[in-house]
Amino acid sequence: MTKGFIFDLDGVIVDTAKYHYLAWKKLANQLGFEFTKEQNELFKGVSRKRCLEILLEIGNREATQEEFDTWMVEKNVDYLAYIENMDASEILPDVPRILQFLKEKNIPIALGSASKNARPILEKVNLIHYFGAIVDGNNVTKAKPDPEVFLLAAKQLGVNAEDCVVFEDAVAGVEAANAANMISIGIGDKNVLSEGQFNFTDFTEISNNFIQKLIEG
Ligand code: B16
Ligand code: MG
Repeated sequence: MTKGFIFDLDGVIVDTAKYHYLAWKKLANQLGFEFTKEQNELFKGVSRKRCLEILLEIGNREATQEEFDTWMVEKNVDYLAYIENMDASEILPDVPRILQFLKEKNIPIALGSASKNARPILEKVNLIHYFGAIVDGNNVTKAKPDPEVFLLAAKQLGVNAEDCVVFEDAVAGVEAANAANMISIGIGDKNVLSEGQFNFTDFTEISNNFIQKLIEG
């Protein structure tokens, strides 16, 4: 039985967290309060709607439904302006090496992201051709830590969930992978992502030999 490899986007393939931060900070400032980089950590892997709910809790702000919807759109317009000029130079180190290794072994690859902007980002950084399936915020009804996004990705790849490997930088994402009965690999701070079955700071620490062992299962 073939293995499938599923990649999260933000924090795994590219560092778009910095652009999300700038856009949320702009909105917070406009609403009259500060939003720090530390607080932005809470937003990793979290849906846009949930991010705005948390932001309003931070600022102790109420919102009508109309305001809420307007601010969601405003934040995304600003975010899109920030990512407009993204290119391959923003791909995180050694991600192309791992994708290329998997491709050469004919291993199916999927994206499993909370972002509704995943496709244009993969196009801008010129990696979209590696992905046999793209499951993102437009395709799921339940956010991570629910396993829906990864289970749908496995289904689209035609691979059993238990034969999938997931790379994630968010706690909620690692939990989602574990809930899907997949092999979870935390990318980032080992102490934060301690629920991952394996942990690496980034892909430069992951050898082709390690990937080969995962493929052989
Ligand atoms: P969008 P991931 C997530 O991406 C980000 O980590 C999170 O900060 C963001 O709010 C979410 O996507 C939604 O993004 O506003 O573009 O739909 O890590 O799941 O790839
Ligand atoms: Mg992420």
